[in-house]
Amino acid sequence: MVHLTDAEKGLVTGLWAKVNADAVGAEALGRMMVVYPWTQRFFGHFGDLSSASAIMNNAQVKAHGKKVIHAFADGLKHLDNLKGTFSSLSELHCDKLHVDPENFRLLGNVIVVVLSHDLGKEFTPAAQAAFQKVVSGVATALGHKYH
Ligand code: HEG
Repeated sequence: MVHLTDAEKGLVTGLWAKVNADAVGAEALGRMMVVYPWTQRFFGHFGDLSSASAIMNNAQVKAHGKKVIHAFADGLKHLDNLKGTFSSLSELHCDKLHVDPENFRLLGNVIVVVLSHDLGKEFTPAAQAAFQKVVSGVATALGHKYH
């Protein structure tokens, strides 16, 4: 359970509106696979993942990054009910995809890195702290239905 103050919620929504969400999703998913190469095992059917540039230019990685970030962005609209919002995705990742929930934390941290890179000075320490709460809450919610 994460709690964001109204000021933190304002920071998160205000900054999110300034980024290109699709690009953030593609960049974050690709970077996760580069920096934490063991996460590539879930995406063996995505084609060429043989180098950092192959991963970052892989069309299926980009497309999947968009899909993931759209679900993430939906969570931003439901910050007070992340568990409910991600309940069925949690079941899917557990029962069908068998994704170790620790990976949600890795991706969340990479999303923060990409936002920091894109937003530069606007990504103040307060904004970073607020986003860190969000990605942590999303990771907890996605892990909630694991058994
Ligand atoms: Mg997951 C599918 C969301 C992290 C591995 N992921 C999906 C789908 C969504 C989603 C919306 C499509 C579901 C469907 O087809 O109905 N994923 C999602 C979010 C986050 C996340 C919101 C975290 C912010 N996923 C994640 C991580 C991994 C992973 C960290 C593995 C390291 N996801 C994964 C795989 C699939 C999905 C393997 C199926 C991909 C495919 O074959 O199309």
